[in-house]
Amino acid sequence: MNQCTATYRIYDDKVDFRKKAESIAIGMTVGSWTELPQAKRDSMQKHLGQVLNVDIYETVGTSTGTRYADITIAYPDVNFSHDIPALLVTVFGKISMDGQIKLINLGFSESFLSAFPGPKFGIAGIRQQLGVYHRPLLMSIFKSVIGLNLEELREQFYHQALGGVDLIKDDEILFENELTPIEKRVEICMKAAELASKDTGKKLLYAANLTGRTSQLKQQAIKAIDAGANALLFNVLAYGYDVLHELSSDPEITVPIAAHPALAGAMYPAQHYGIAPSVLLGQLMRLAGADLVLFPSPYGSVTMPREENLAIHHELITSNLNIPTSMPVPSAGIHPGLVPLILKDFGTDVVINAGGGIHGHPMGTTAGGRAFVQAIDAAMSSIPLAEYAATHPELQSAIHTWGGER
Ligand code: 1AE
Repeated sequence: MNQCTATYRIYDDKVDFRKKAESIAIGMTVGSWTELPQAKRDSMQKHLGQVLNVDIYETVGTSTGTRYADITIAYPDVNFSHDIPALLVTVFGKISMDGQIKLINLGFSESFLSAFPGPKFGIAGIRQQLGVYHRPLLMSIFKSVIGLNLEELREQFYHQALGGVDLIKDDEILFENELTPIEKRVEICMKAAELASKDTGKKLLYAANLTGRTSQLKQQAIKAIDAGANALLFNVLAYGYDVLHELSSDPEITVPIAAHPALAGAMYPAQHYGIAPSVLLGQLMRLAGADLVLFPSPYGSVTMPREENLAIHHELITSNLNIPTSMPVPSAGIHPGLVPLILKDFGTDVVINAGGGIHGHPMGTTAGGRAFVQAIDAAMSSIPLAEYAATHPELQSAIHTWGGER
């Protein structure tokens, strides 16, 4: 039978976890069960959820909240349409509000998965767009752009591009506005990218922030693409995964989409509630078609525990899911001294992403980009950063400002 699965971690000092599992399997599918006449039960059988596993963990004599169980329930596909909203309401709708419960994993049936082409570009496609195959990519984030006019924006873009970055993304808080409407900023930034590439010899993707009412998004995206946009940024959680699914699977949207994690902090950090980061920013982002997925790194300013980061990473690249992989982008508070650690944790299929770590460089934005390029070159050649910095002043200055290799 085709079924999707959900695994929950449920905390409770007293409950009988096996009974609790049964009550979820029944309550989230056919409702009441035992009270139904036999004929009705037979006809409902194909809709009934099934308890697949209950693992109980308890530590005797410790404080409240240490008794929990990981419970896996199978939900028949026949119960829900093949879209993420239906799946989420089925597996974590009402019960997300029922006590200390966290959704920690999803399993997708082949038939459910068949509705999801996944990322149009993914890791391989993005590398192909850039012509870069064997090193991590570098992304720079526009900063302090609210209120800037087109020329000011162009200038900031050009300085970032000259630094040798592979991607530049809009700040996620830059919305549609009169000073820098999406098609105008795409036009001037792509021209600046061309100019900078004469110096750097590099191609560059510019992820313009796709914003506005849901009903207008496709039109906005097409407007940006017609103006030369070669990537888009999207605040997925503010709109919903289904909106990303619509955009990413639309044949007219022919550029990679970078998913920003804004709002994720409202859903994952609580130990006893919400949705685990590996589901929220891993499984569901990839399923919905994000080509690049940003998430708070374990090292920087907005931190997430390292094991949760690695779990997101796993979900973005695992071959267990038969759709293209998504490029991991651990972000926030990243500076050049962290590059070797990022490569150690994530390998080379990663985007090193920085805003403050580029614009805050004492020698300026372009030097900020160069310091990262140098850190990547050093790490890829297994040269200690401090040694490489001795002949690379931009890296030297970055290490002096933010610290060296960890
Ligand atoms: C987790 C998202 C990171 C982000 O969007 C951002 O703007 C980071 O900026 P910095 O690198 O911390 O300055």
